[in-house]
Amino acid sequence: MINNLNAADLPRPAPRSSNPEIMASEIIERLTYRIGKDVKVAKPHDWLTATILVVRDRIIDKWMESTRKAYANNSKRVYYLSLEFLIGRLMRDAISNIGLMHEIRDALSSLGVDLDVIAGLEPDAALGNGGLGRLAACFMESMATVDIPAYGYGIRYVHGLFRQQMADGWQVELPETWLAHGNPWEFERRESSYEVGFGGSVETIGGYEDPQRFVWKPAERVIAMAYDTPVVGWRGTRVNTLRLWSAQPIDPILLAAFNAGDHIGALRESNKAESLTRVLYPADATPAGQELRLRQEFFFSSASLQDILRRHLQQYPDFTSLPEKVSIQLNDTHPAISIAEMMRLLCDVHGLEFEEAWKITQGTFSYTNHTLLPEALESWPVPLLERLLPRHMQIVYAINANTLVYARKEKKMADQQIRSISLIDEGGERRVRMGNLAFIGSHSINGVSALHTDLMKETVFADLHSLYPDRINNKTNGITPRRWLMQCNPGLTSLLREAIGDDFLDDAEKLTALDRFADDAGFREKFAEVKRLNKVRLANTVAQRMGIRVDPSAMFDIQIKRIHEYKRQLLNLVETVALYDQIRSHPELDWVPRVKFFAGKAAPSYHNAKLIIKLANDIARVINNDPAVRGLLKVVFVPNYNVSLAEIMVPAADLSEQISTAGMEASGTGNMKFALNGALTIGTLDGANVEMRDHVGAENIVIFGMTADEVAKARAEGHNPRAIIEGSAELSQALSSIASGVFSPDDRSRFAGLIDGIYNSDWFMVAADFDAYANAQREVDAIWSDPDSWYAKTVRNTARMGWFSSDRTIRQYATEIWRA
Ligand code: GFP
Repeated sequence: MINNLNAADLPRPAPRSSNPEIMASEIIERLTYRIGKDVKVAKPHDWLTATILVVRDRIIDKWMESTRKAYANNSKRVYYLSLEFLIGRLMRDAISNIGLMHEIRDALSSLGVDLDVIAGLEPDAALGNGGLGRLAACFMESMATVDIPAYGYGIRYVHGLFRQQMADGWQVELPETWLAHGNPWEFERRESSYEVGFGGSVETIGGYEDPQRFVWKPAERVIAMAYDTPVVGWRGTRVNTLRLWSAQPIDPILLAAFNAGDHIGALRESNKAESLTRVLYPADATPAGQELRLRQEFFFSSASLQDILRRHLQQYPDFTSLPEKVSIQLNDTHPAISIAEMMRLLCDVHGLEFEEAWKITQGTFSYTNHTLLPEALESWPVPLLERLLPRHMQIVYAINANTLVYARKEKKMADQQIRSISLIDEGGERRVRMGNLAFIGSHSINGVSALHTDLMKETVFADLHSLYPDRINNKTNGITPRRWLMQCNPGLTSLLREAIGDDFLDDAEKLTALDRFADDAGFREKFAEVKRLNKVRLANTVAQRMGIRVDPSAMFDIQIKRIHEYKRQLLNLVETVALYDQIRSHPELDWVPRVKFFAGKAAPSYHNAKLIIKLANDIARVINNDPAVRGLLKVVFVPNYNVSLAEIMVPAADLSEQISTAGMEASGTGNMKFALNGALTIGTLDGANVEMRDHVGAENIVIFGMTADEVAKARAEGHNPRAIIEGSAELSQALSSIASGVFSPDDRSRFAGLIDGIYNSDWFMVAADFDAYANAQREVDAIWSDPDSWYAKTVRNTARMGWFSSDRTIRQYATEIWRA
């Protein structure tokens, strides 16, 4: 049996060649034998698939080597559990990381195929909503780069985040179909299948004399089947696995029902199972569909844990070594039910005692919090959890009892603190707090920027923090410089290599060598030229997709991210209107030509966010068609924001808008992408902006507005937005023109409610921060008017942003949390 051979003696395929001629013939081979097409009739998509298959082969060798190495060295494995992985396209990333960009390009061009054209056909894998999912994707690439044996676990949604279309300026959501042409990157693993149950009841066995045991008898069961995608690190150092679960029915068809003529009913169970992993559930959603979301969370948590425990037992005799050999990172609370599921698996299935299982669970899990917004902190109604996961509800009660006894007896906590640390929210409808479950069941809880981590300690987790003062720590987010510099900005990458050599390719912090070039006029000119070409590329994209012409010599001012009131696209729009008014009333002044770009999706049920998109489009229509503006101001809302669009927009930005209400953006990662690519940031002291200011220097970033403390104080003491608005002529004029329908003549009251919100409560401090923001924008204009100063600052941004590489973040997780 081959299985009995030592790993070193196993027969291996011959190493793959990197010779373009050989690769060209391999591409033809794949086209013919795998896709079944003749060169003559092959469509561009066929060329794409054939090319991916050739690239994939080169990754597989490394993949197997990495897996073997992890077994042979008994390495600790890291498991990153995330309901979202916003990976985008994979081909360019993979080719560049294995260092075959020129070779593949040549191989294809010898066949008359343009790499860039077929790369543009690859669908975006949009299995995420925004920053949280994109962070997971950057982390996967960095874990492979810094050589950590890691698996990402998530859901293989058939439909990722919806496609956004504009109908008369309104967002319309259409299904996204990334799997329409198949997915050559993934491997279906039928043998890696697990049963996941829902509902039913719990049987108690034993008691009195025998130790009590619990057996969950689920009423429904589905199969979780694995699909594996290899993730290759920079220079092919290591290849890790992204394992995504797909739900399958136990009985594909109820044959008896079918034969009896019930053709639809015979498929009901099957449809129900498959619907579990059909759609990515958008965040910020309504209570409708809550249950489906909880089912998705449990489904992927349970399958992942069963897989992790199975793999561990394959290598080790029991679970005592689990915390030493396994780290499970919970990406937000979405997989938090894993804590209870781990306890169930260890106690009910593997027969461990509760105390021992609890020690193992806590030693193995760690949790990352990504938001302090109360509405985003998940909690589930107790009756729902009791019905869907009866055994887990019992376990939650047991964990809660132990924790509360400890808090009251040992730590002498008072009633109010006990109420806040409890796993059950007793105010109103009883709910299970998933953040508290994740906290109590983990040995490490981290925030994603220094400010956010401090606020975690002071606000949502204040009492849990005083109970367990060693658990909360900070890991400031990062971005992978491969995708967010080298691939999205090849022009800048070659300029940097020319100036400072190649060291920065392997260690982004080596970019500091660029610092001295900020004062070199010749270099600044080249830097500006790279920016100009990237702006031309964006201008062409916008012309093609939207038929709008923009002038690449104008300042490109860009705000791209999910549309949310706290991210304050509205503040930007109000300032746009104020600027428009100014340009019209003072045509004699020397206005800096600007194009304000927006892009982003609104959660389908988020009314105000959708209204903000409509407002952006209404404002754009009026301003762009007003001859009095003389092209000095343009507004463009680019539809269907996704990773690939970001890859075009980020390198083209002069100005990056990071203007969230202070204390509300946990970190931000878009802010890092822009600055790395040579944009100036206008931003509040929020999230990672604070640390960016420390790194790039206060003189190289434009900071404005209230601090997190000031926002908290204003909210607590009440502030008077009406008085603020009346005190600012620009602001009141802008608000009243929006509210009175200047931009919406077809429905004059369309935005009245939105603007009323600013007058009446101004929760997001749009009025409170307006003047500071408008002044900061004029400061930006002044810098722009002196190109030497502008490019000196932007060069310094690129030079000093290396610390924000996700390689640094992952190294910190590895040494301080995972000890891997
Ligand atoms: C969330 C937070 C961001 C943070 C990311 C990643 O994402 O501040 O940078 O998670 O930690 F809000 P989004 O809101 O951007 O989706």
